[in-house]
Amino acid sequence: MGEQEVHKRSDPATAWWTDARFGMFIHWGLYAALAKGEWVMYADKIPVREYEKLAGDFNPQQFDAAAWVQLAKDAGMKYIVITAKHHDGFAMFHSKADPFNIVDATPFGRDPMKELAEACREAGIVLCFYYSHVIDWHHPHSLHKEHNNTWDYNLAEKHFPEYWEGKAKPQLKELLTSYGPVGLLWFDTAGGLSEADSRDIVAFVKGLQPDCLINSRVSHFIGMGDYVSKGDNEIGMSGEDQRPWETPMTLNQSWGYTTRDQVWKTAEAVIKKLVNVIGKGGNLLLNVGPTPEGTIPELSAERLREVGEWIRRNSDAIYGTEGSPFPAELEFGAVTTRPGRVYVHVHNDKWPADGLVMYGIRGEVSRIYCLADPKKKELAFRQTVDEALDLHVLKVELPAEPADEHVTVI
Ligand code: FHN
Repeated sequence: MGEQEVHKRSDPATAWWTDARFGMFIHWGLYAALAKGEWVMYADKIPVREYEKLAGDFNPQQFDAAAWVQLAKDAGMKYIVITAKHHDGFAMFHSKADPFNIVDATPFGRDPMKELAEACREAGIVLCFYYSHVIDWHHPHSLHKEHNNTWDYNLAEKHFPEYWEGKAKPQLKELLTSYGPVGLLWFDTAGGLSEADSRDIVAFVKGLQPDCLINSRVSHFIGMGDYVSKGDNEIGMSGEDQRPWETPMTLNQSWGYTTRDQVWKTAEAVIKKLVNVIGKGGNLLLNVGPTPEGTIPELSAERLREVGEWIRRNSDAIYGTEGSPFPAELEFGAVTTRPGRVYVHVHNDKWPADGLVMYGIRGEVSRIYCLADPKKKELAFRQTVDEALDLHVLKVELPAEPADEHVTVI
């Protein structure tokens, strides 16, 4: 296997993804039926034969792929990453490799991935799949050991070649040959997998769809994949990665559907996270956990629509932008840029007393003094103010020629 190519931010291969900036993560599977999150089988030590019985009643008749895709659009999200198979081993697509799937094992009998692929094509949203390629609690080896209530849930050490040939490889082939172009494959929890096996998986995916991006969690070896998946809810530091990176984030504390009390992020908190991630050069992948009936929880939908409203008013400060040229953490908020423009996102009053000086941003800008407390000064530049959320974006139109003197941004 050749060396894994390292993509810089400007690499055309990842351009659609870095320009997109914002995606929808969807954790939907048989586990939704128990409303306790996607780890319920492990947490409650449910024996495989017990868990399988859930399929007999799984019938999400309210599933509406077009409505889910429309919500992603309304939220300003440009790609969708959905759990085609999570750790429980249940395939949310029609799979000849394992009858433990939504078409063959449930009264629903439809293939939601097929319906989503169609809806995404119609709407111009990029469809991507999450695939748990090393943890599979339905695999015969992962049987719940009744006697000591422990799980040897990781197949990597002892059983990967047989699991790869018998299930993971044929299922990835089904996902990469039956649903049209796949924007990216989001692998997860690769602990224990050898570097050689990781490289074989990358080669297999690229052999079927060369343009399909792969995240770094395909392996626990550094440098694998086309971009870096940060830890859950982890925001990278400016300049930390040469490669494009993404923060997977929950709206509450769970990925899969849950009715347990959860603290939900407000739309304002999501917008600040989104802008902070972009300002540091990353993408945000924000999660929803649909119900067993096939709907996206109303509170999630409400938050996403509110975020989408703000993004629509400030889209040029979000899509296709680069992060802040400042290595330092910006206490007042964030800065996003595009050639010839700087967007200063002001989230609080921690404005530097002596103003903010921006030096030589990639040659287009000389210096910018941002005077203290922009909220009170008459703005010399067009500003988008969202009174409701009290979030300010100062759009600075810079002179076409590099400014020799200071450009003062109020
Ligand atoms: O174990 C999974 C978890 O269920 C969820 O899918 C997250 C999403 O990033 N990934 C793993 C934990 O990091």
